[in-house]
Order: sequence, then structure tokens, then C-alpha cells
Amino acid sequence: MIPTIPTPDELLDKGFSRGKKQADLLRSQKIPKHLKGKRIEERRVVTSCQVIKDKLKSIIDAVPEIESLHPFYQDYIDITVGVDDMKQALGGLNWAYGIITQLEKEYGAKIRKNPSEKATAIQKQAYGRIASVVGKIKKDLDFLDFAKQNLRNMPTIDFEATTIVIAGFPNVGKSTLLRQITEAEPQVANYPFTTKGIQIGHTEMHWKHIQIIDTPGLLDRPILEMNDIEMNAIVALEHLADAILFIFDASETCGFHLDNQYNLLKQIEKIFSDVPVIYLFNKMDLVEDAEYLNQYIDDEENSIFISAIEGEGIDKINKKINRIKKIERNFDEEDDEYY
Ligand SMILES: Nc1nc2c(ncn2[C@@H]2O[C@H](COP(=O)(O)OP(=O)(O)O)[C@@H](O)[C@H]2O)c(=O)[nH]1
Ligand SMILES: [Mg+2]
Repeated sequence: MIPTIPTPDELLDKGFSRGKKQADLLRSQKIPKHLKGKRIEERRVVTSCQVIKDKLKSIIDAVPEIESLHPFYQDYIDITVGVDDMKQALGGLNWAYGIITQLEKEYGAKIRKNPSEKATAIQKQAYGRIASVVGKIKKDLDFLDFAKQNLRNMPTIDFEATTIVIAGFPNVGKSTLLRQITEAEPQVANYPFTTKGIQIGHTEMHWKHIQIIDTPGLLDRPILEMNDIEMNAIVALEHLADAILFIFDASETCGFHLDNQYNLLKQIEKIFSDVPVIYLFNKMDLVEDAEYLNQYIDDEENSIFISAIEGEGIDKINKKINRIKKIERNFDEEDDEYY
């Protein structure tokens, strides 16, 4: 998404050394003496400018237009590094590109107009100004490098797939279940405010691609305690979720009382208000009295007793998953190119 970002010194070194190489090629050529010095220095300045410009342009072109990305990625970038800062950094590179284009013309003409004896001095002036322009975008290059590092392991989301987001307190069995209902090892990607990384598992069901997302550190703790930025990380998930799998640990061996688990569920339902929820009561292998659970069941139709570890109830989950409808979202009325 973001290519390797050079430091200002690396950018200048690259430009100046290529300029020198190209200029040196002219030294052995037969050029009238009074023109030779001018030609060499003009070539040096123009080549240096072009090499630096090419590099800037390749960076600008490689970074996708943020507005053209899916809202999930726009939010993701905004939460992770800041969209405004990103735009400002790219603006800085554009600015430098424009100024160096001007310098290339200005100093090329100046060298041509003046006698050869002055060419070297003019070239030095040009290099001084180029170095100053590149120095001014140091903060922009630094930012883009920071953004590159932070966006390196973005989750790869299939926006066509039906997407299920898993929620529930730590140790209720989310990872165990994800392994049970998906094929292969889940993809692990970075996600803001998750230390272990978001986990994305995939499965096919009747030619329908299903992706299941677990967000340790995010949808496994009281949402009321979260700050605005953390909330944004959840809102980003809202762009994706076609259903929520909420997992209760019916045995309470995870250390959380069912009352608390139920409260978390209610918070999550409030945030994902338009998203259907499937309620899973896990670790039933450890539960002797299931009667006790009735008080936590609001929607019997969509509640399933399971044992993720023993694979008990997985077929019922799959049946439910198979019936999940993809939520049609119209993110941008004027421009529906996401679909
Ligand atoms: N007895 C029993 N243990 C389970 C079940 N599902 C998960 N566990 C155990 O609960 C612990 C936490 O599971 P994990 O999947 O890591 O929970 P997560 O933190 O929600 O991802 C692990 O030791 C699992 O082996 C289950 O159905 N029955
Ligand atoms: Mg886990």
C-alpha cells in the first residue's frame, strides 16, 4: 500500500549520484570547449531533479486515494495513522515535486544562458535549493514511513463475503470456536487497540464465502469503558458485520459471571443495532444444570448450546450461518463503485 520511503538524505544521494553519473558520461564526448562545462552541469542538475521527482511520484502514485477505499479501510487508516495527516504528508510530496520541477527549468535555463565558467557555481546553487526543498519534506517522509510500518499488516477483508464478527469475554472459547468452524489457520492482522491482532477465518458454505473475525482486546471487554478512539475501532467493524456470534461461557470457568457476560452482550447489541446476533452458550460439557441459563436467553430461536472443544453443536451453528443474509450497505450515494 505504501512503498519504501527514503529519508531526505537517501533521496538526495540518489538524485545527486545519478546526476553525477550522467554528467560524467559527457566528459569523454567531443563537445566545443565553451559549451562543454555548461552541458555537463545542465545534465547534472536536470538528471538529479528528474530522479528525485520520479521517486516522489512513484510514492504519490503508489498510495491509493483514500476516498476510493472501502469505508472500513478509510476508518482503519484514520484510527491507525490519521487520514488528515496522511493527506498532509502526500500534499508535502506533491509540493516538493512542483518546486523541483520549477528548479529544474530555472537552473537549466540559467546554466545555458551563462558562460561555462559559471556553470559549476550555478549547479551548486541549484543543489543547495534542491536540498532545502527535500529537507522541508522530512516530516512528511517520516510520517509516510511511520504509516507504512503501521499499515503493513492491515487485515485483508473480502467485502463480497458474508462477514461474522465474534464477541464475548476472554476465555469463553472464541478462538476454539473460530478454529472449529473455519478451514485453515486464521489470518492474523493488526488492528487498532488489539494487542494480539485481529483473527480472520474463512469457510465456504454452499458456494458462499464466509469470513469470521475475532477481535481480542476489543469486543471482549465492557464497551462502556472505552474511549472515543476505541469506539471508532468498533465502528469500523460495523461496516463489515452481517452477523454477530456472541459467545457465553455457560460454565463461567472463564471467570466472568453470566450477569456480566449478559451485560456485555447488551452493550454490543446496542452498538451493532442493525446486525442480527446468534447466541452461543459454550462449554456445555461442563454445565450440569442448564435450567439456570434460561434467564439469559432472550431469543430462543437464535440461541444454541455448544461445546466448542468437543465440536458439539457446530452443525447447528453452520445451519444458522448458512442463513445469514449479507447486509446491503450504501456507503456513498453518488459513487457506488465499491460494489
Ligand atoms: N470444557 C471446555 N473448555 C473449553 C471449551 N471451549 C473452549 N474451552 C477452553 O477455554 C479456554 C479459553 O478458550 P479460547 O478459545 O482461547 O477462548 P477466547 O479467549 O475466548 O478465545 C481454553 O482453555 C479452551 O480449551 C468448551 O467447549 N469446553
Ligand atoms: Mg482468543
